[in-house]
Amino acid sequence: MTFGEFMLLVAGIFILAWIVFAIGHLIELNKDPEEFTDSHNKRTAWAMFIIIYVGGMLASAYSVWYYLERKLPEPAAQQGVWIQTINDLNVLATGIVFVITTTMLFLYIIKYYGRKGRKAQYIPGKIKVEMMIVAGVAIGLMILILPSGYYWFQIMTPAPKDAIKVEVTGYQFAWMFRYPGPDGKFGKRDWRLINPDNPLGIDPNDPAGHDDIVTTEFKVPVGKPIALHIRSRDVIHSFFIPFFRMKMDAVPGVPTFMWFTPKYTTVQMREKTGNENFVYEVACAELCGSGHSSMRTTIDIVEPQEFEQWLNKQTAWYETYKNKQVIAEMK
Ligand SMILES: [Cu+2]
Repeated sequence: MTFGEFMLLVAGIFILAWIVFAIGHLIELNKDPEEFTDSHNKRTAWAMFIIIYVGGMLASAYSVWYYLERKLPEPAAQQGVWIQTINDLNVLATGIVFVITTTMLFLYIIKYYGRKGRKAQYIPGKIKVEMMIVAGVAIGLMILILPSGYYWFQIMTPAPKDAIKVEVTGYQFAWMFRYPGPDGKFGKRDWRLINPDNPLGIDPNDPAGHDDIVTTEFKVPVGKPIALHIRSRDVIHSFFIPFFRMKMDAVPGVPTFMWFTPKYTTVQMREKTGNENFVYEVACAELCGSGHSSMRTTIDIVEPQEFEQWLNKQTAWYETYKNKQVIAEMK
Protein backbone atom coordinates (compact mmCIF):
# COMPACT_ATOMS: atom_id res chain seq x y z
CA MET A 1 0.00 0.00 0.00
CA THR A 2 1.39 3.42 -0.88
CA PHE A 3 1.26 6.30 1.55
CA GLY A 4 -1.42 8.04 -0.52
CA GLU A 5 -3.61 4.92 -0.57
CA PHE A 6 -3.22 4.56 3.20
CA MET A 7 -4.27 8.17 3.81
CA LEU A 8 -7.30 7.67 1.52
CA LEU A 9 -8.24 4.57 3.52
CA VAL A 10 -7.92 6.48 6.81
CA ALA A 11 -10.06 9.30 5.42
CA GLY A 12 -12.64 6.74 4.21
CA ILE A 13 -12.86 5.06 7.63
CA PHE A 14 -13.12 8.46 9.27
CA ILE A 15 -16.05 9.56 7.07
CA LEU A 16 -17.86 6.20 7.52
CA ALA A 17 -17.48 6.33 11.30
CA TRP A 18 -18.81 9.86 11.32
CA ILE A 19 -21.86 8.87 9.26
CA VAL A 20 -22.64 5.99 11.70
CA PHE A 21 -22.27 8.45 14.55
CA ALA A 22 -24.59 10.99 12.89
CA ILE A 23 -27.27 8.33 12.23
CA GLY A 24 -27.15 7.20 15.88
CA HIS A 25 -27.60 10.80 16.83
CA LEU A 26 -30.71 11.25 14.65
CA ILE A 27 -32.37 8.11 16.10
CA GLU A 28 -32.16 9.64 19.57
CA LEU A 29 -33.83 12.92 18.65
CA ASN A 30 -37.16 11.91 20.29
CA LYS A 31 -35.59 11.52 23.78
CA ASP A 32 -36.18 14.07 26.53
CA PRO A 33 -33.90 17.06 25.96
CA GLU A 34 -31.71 16.72 29.03
CA GLU A 35 -31.08 13.00 28.67
CA PHE A 36 -30.50 13.57 24.99
CA THR A 37 -27.82 16.19 25.70
CA ASP A 38 -26.01 13.81 28.08
CA SER A 39 -25.91 10.87 25.73
CA HIS A 40 -25.08 13.16 22.84
CA ASN A 41 -22.08 14.60 24.73
CA LYS A 42 -20.89 11.15 25.72
CA ARG A 43 -21.15 9.86 22.20
CA THR A 44 -19.34 12.92 20.79
CA ALA A 45 -16.55 12.56 23.34
CA TRP A 46 -15.97 8.90 22.54
CA ALA A 47 -16.33 9.43 18.80
CA MET A 48 -13.68 12.16 18.95
CA PHE A 49 -11.41 9.97 21.07
CA ILE A 50 -11.60 6.93 18.82
CA ILE A 51 -11.83 8.57 15.42
CA ILE A 52 -9.59 11.61 15.82
CA TYR A 53 -7.21 10.53 18.57
CA VAL A 54 -6.73 6.80 17.92
CA GLY A 55 -7.05 7.25 14.14
CA GLY A 56 -4.74 10.27 14.11
CA MET A 57 -2.13 8.57 16.28
CA LEU A 58 -2.15 5.47 14.08
CA ALA A 59 -1.77 7.62 10.96
CA SER A 60 1.08 9.60 12.59
CA ALA A 61 2.85 6.41 13.66
CA TYR A 62 2.44 4.99 10.17
CA SER A 63 3.86 8.12 8.54
CA VAL A 64 6.88 8.06 10.90
CA TRP A 65 7.51 4.41 10.03
CA TYR A 66 6.97 5.12 6.31
CA TYR A 67 9.48 7.98 6.17
CA LEU A 68 12.08 6.33 8.41
CA GLU A 69 12.56 3.78 5.65
CA ARG A 70 12.87 6.49 3.02
CA LYS A 71 15.05 8.98 4.83
CA LEU A 72 18.06 10.58 3.16
CA PRO A 73 21.45 8.89 3.53
CA GLU A 74 23.92 10.22 6.11
CA PRO A 75 24.70 13.94 5.44
CA ALA A 76 27.62 14.27 3.00
CA ALA A 77 29.17 17.28 4.80
CA GLN A 78 30.02 18.06 8.44
CA GLN A 79 27.70 21.10 8.37
CA GLY A 80 24.92 18.74 7.30
CA VAL A 81 25.64 16.44 10.25
CA TRP A 82 25.11 19.39 12.62
CA ILE A 83 21.88 20.43 10.91
CA GLN A 84 20.63 16.83 11.00
CA THR A 85 21.41 16.68 14.75
CA ILE A 86 19.36 19.84 15.42
CA ASN A 87 16.55 18.53 13.24
CA ASP A 88 16.45 15.17 15.04
CA LEU A 89 16.49 16.91 18.42
CA ASN A 90 13.57 19.16 17.43
CA VAL A 91 11.51 16.31 16.00
CA LEU A 92 12.11 14.26 19.15
CA ALA A 93 11.23 17.12 21.53
CA THR A 94 8.13 18.27 19.65
CA GLY A 95 7.13 14.61 19.13
CA ILE A 96 7.14 13.92 22.88
CA VAL A 97 5.21 17.14 23.61
CA PHE A 98 2.75 16.33 20.82
CA VAL A 99 1.96 12.85 22.22
CA ILE A 100 1.59 14.08 25.83
CA THR A 101 -0.58 17.14 25.09
CA THR A 102 -2.79 15.38 22.52
CA THR A 103 -3.35 12.40 24.83
CA MET A 104 -4.27 14.72 27.70
CA LEU A 105 -6.62 16.76 25.52
CA PHE A 106 -8.63 13.71 24.46
CA LEU A 107 -8.61 12.08 27.91
CA TYR A 108 -10.04 15.30 29.34
CA ILE A 109 -12.80 15.29 26.75
CA ILE A 110 -13.88 11.82 27.92
CA LYS A 111 -13.49 12.55 31.61
CA TYR A 112 -15.20 15.94 31.66
CA TYR A 113 -17.84 15.95 28.92
CA GLY A 114 -20.98 17.85 30.09
CA ARG A 115 -23.57 15.76 31.96
CA LYS A 116 -26.55 16.14 34.28
CA GLY A 117 -25.77 17.52 37.73
CA ARG A 118 -22.23 18.50 36.90
CA LYS A 119 -21.28 22.13 36.62
CA ALA A 120 -18.13 23.65 35.19
CA GLN A 121 -16.01 25.34 37.82
CA TYR A 122 -14.47 28.72 37.28
CA ILE A 123 -10.92 28.87 38.60
CA PRO A 124 -9.39 32.36 38.52
CA GLY A 125 -5.73 32.72 37.55
CA LYS A 126 -3.25 30.97 39.83
CA ILE A 127 -0.06 32.96 39.62
CA LYS A 128 2.16 30.11 40.86
CA VAL A 129 0.88 27.60 38.33
CA GLU A 130 1.11 30.15 35.54
CA MET A 131 4.68 31.06 36.47
CA MET A 132 5.61 27.38 36.45
CA ILE A 133 4.09 26.89 33.00
CA VAL A 134 5.88 29.96 31.59
CA ALA A 135 9.19 28.89 33.18
CA GLY A 136 8.76 25.33 31.90
CA VAL A 137 8.11 26.48 28.34
CA ALA A 138 11.02 28.94 28.53
CA ILE A 139 13.42 26.23 29.74
CA GLY A 140 12.18 23.80 27.09
CA LEU A 141 12.68 26.35 24.32
CA MET A 142 16.13 27.27 25.63
CA ILE A 143 17.15 23.61 25.50
CA LEU A 144 16.18 23.59 21.82
CA ILE A 145 17.56 27.02 20.95
CA LEU A 146 20.99 26.66 22.59
CA PRO A 147 22.34 23.80 20.42
CA SER A 148 20.73 25.39 17.34
CA GLY A 149 22.50 28.67 18.08
CA TYR A 150 25.76 26.86 18.76
CA TYR A 151 25.70 25.05 15.41
CA TRP A 152 24.35 28.10 13.58
CA PHE A 153 27.44 30.08 14.53
CA GLN A 154 29.65 27.18 13.40
CA ILE A 155 27.95 27.11 10.02
CA MET A 156 27.50 30.85 9.46
CA THR A 157 31.19 31.68 9.81
CA PRO A 158 33.23 33.12 6.93
CA ALA A 159 34.59 30.31 4.74
CA PRO A 160 38.26 29.27 5.19
CA LYS A 161 40.74 31.21 3.00
CA ASP A 162 41.46 28.24 0.72
CA ALA A 163 37.77 27.70 -0.08
CA ILE A 164 36.70 27.15 -3.69
CA LYS A 165 34.47 30.11 -4.57
CA VAL A 166 31.41 29.53 -6.70
CA GLU A 167 28.74 32.07 -7.45
CA VAL A 168 25.23 30.66 -7.81
CA THR A 169 22.57 32.68 -9.61
CA GLY A 170 18.96 31.60 -9.62
CA TYR A 171 16.58 32.87 -12.27
CA GLN A 172 13.20 31.84 -13.64
CA PHE A 173 13.73 28.87 -14.07
CA ALA A 174 17.25 27.51 -13.73
CA TRP A 175 20.57 27.99 -11.99
CA MET A 176 23.80 29.42 -13.39
CA PHE A 177 27.25 29.05 -11.86
CA ARG A 178 30.29 31.29 -12.06
CA TYR A 179 33.87 30.39 -11.13
CA PRO A 180 36.27 33.30 -10.55
CA GLY A 181 39.04 31.93 -12.80
CA PRO A 182 42.81 31.95 -12.07
CA ASP A 183 42.78 35.41 -10.39
CA GLY A 184 40.33 34.16 -7.75
CA LYS A 185 38.21 37.29 -8.14
CA PHE A 186 34.71 37.67 -9.54
CA GLY A 187 34.20 40.51 -12.01
CA LYS A 188 31.69 43.21 -11.05
CA ARG A 189 28.08 42.71 -12.02
CA ASP A 190 25.38 45.19 -12.96
CA TRP A 191 21.85 44.13 -13.77
CA ARG A 192 21.63 46.83 -16.48
CA LEU A 193 24.27 44.91 -18.47
CA ILE A 194 22.17 41.72 -18.61
CA ASN A 195 21.46 40.61 -22.18
CA PRO A 196 21.38 37.27 -24.02
CA ASP A 197 25.18 37.34 -24.49
CA ASN A 198 25.77 38.36 -20.89
CA PRO A 199 23.16 36.54 -18.79
CA LEU A 200 24.77 37.51 -15.47
CA GLY A 201 25.42 41.16 -16.36
CA ILE A 202 29.19 40.93 -15.80
CA ASP A 203 30.93 44.25 -16.43
CA PRO A 204 33.09 43.70 -19.58
CA ASN A 205 35.31 46.62 -18.55
CA ASP A 206 36.29 45.00 -15.24
CA PRO A 207 39.49 42.98 -15.84
CA ALA A 208 38.70 40.79 -12.80
CA GLY A 209 35.78 39.38 -14.77
CA HIS A 210 37.70 38.51 -17.93
CA ASP A 211 38.77 35.08 -16.71
CA ASP A 212 35.42 34.28 -15.03
CA ILE A 213 33.82 31.04 -16.12
CA VAL A 214 30.04 30.94 -16.50
CA THR A 215 28.48 27.50 -16.74
CA THR A 216 25.32 25.55 -16.09
CA GLU A 217 27.37 22.62 -14.80
CA PHE A 218 28.22 22.57 -11.10
CA LYS A 219 31.35 20.62 -10.29
CA VAL A 220 33.44 20.92 -7.12
CA PRO A 221 36.23 18.90 -5.52
CA VAL A 222 35.78 16.60 -2.52
CA GLY A 223 37.37 17.44 0.85
CA LYS A 224 37.76 21.18 0.12
CA PRO A 225 35.60 23.92 1.61
CA ILE A 226 33.15 25.21 -1.01
CA ALA A 227 31.99 28.81 -0.58
CA LEU A 228 28.72 29.60 -2.34
CA HIS A 229 27.84 33.20 -3.11
CA ILE A 230 24.15 33.07 -3.87
CA ARG A 231 22.19 35.59 -5.92
CA SER A 232 18.93 35.88 -7.78
CA ARG A 233 18.22 37.62 -11.06
CA ASP A 234 14.47 38.04 -10.58
CA VAL A 235 12.38 36.65 -7.70
CA ILE A 236 13.29 34.87 -4.47
CA HIS A 237 14.63 31.36 -5.05
CA SER A 238 16.24 29.02 -2.56
CA PHE A 239 19.32 26.94 -3.25
CA PHE A 240 18.64 23.58 -1.55
CA ILE A 241 21.09 20.67 -1.52
CA PRO A 242 19.33 18.01 0.58
CA PHE A 243 22.24 15.53 0.70
CA PHE A 244 24.27 18.18 2.57
CA ARG A 245 21.16 19.42 4.46
CA MET A 246 22.13 22.90 3.28
CA LYS A 247 19.67 25.53 2.08
CA MET A 248 19.95 29.25 1.47
CA ASP A 249 17.58 31.76 -0.12
CA ALA A 250 18.60 33.52 -3.31
CA VAL A 251 17.28 37.06 -2.88
CA PRO A 252 17.34 39.70 -5.64
CA GLY A 253 19.61 42.57 -4.58
CA VAL A 254 20.84 40.82 -1.43
CA PRO A 255 23.76 38.42 -1.96
CA THR A 256 23.63 35.49 0.48
CA PHE A 257 26.27 33.02 1.45
CA MET A 258 26.94 29.53 2.77
CA TRP A 259 29.85 27.11 2.78
CA PHE A 260 30.37 23.41 3.34
CA THR A 261 32.98 20.73 2.84
CA PRO A 262 31.81 17.70 0.83
CA LYS A 263 32.95 14.41 2.40
CA TYR A 264 32.23 12.00 -0.46
CA THR A 265 32.48 12.17 -4.23
CA THR A 266 29.45 11.31 -6.35
CA VAL A 267 31.10 7.98 -7.17
CA GLN A 268 31.70 7.20 -3.48
CA MET A 269 28.06 8.04 -2.71
CA ARG A 270 26.97 5.61 -5.43
CA GLU A 271 28.85 2.85 -3.61
CA LYS A 272 27.64 3.96 -0.17
CA THR A 273 23.98 4.10 -1.14
CA GLY A 274 24.13 1.10 -3.46
CA ASN A 275 22.38 3.26 -6.05
CA GLU A 276 24.38 3.41 -9.26
CA ASN A 277 22.28 6.36 -10.49
CA PHE A 278 22.91 8.47 -7.38
CA VAL A 279 23.42 12.21 -8.00
CA TYR A 280 23.65 15.12 -5.58
CA GLU A 281 20.34 16.79 -6.28
CA VAL A 282 19.80 20.53 -6.13
CA ALA A 283 16.30 21.93 -5.96
CA CYS A 284 14.73 25.34 -5.65
CA ALA A 285 13.01 25.43 -2.27
CA GLU A 286 11.02 28.61 -2.82
CA LEU A 287 7.82 28.49 -4.86
CA CYS A 288 9.01 30.94 -7.49
CA GLY A 289 6.61 30.62 -10.42
CA SER A 290 5.16 28.23 -12.97
CA GLY A 291 8.52 26.59 -13.79
CA HIS A 292 9.57 26.19 -10.15
CA SER A 293 9.82 22.41 -10.34
CA SER A 294 12.15 22.57 -13.34
CA MET A 295 14.86 24.29 -11.26
CA ARG A 296 16.34 20.88 -10.47
CA THR A 297 20.04 20.50 -11.12
CA THR A 298 22.88 18.43 -9.70
CA ILE A 299 26.27 18.96 -8.07
CA ASP A 300 29.02 16.68 -9.20
CA ILE A 301 31.58 16.09 -6.44
CA VAL A 302 34.84 14.82 -7.94
CA GLU A 303 38.46 14.18 -6.96
CA PRO A 304 40.52 17.44 -6.84
CA GLN A 305 42.64 16.64 -9.91
CA GLU A 306 39.55 15.83 -11.96
CA PHE A 307 38.11 19.18 -10.91
CA GLU A 308 41.27 21.02 -11.99
CA GLN A 309 41.21 19.27 -15.37
CA TRP A 310 37.56 20.17 -15.89
CA LEU A 311 38.10 23.79 -14.86
CA ASN A 312 41.09 24.18 -17.20
CA LYS A 313 38.99 22.97 -20.11
CA GLN A 314 36.35 25.69 -19.61
CA THR A 315 36.42 28.81 -21.77
CA ALA A 316 36.36 32.14 -19.98
CA TRP A 317 33.07 33.95 -20.32
CA TYR A 318 34.74 37.05 -21.77
CA GLU A 319 36.26 35.17 -24.73
CA THR A 320 32.86 34.14 -26.05
CA TYR A 321 31.37 37.53 -25.21
CA LYS A 322 34.15 39.42 -27.04
CA ASN A 323 33.76 37.29 -30.18
CA LYS A 324 30.02 37.84 -30.19
CA GLN A 325 30.48 41.61 -29.88
CA VAL A 326 32.94 41.60 -32.81
CA ILE A 327 30.47 39.65 -34.94
CA ALA A 328 27.67 42.04 -33.95
CA GLU A 329 29.77 45.05 -34.96
CA MET A 330 30.60 43.54 -38.33
CA LYS A 331 26.91 43.15 -39.18
CU1 LIG B 1 13.14 29.07 -7.92
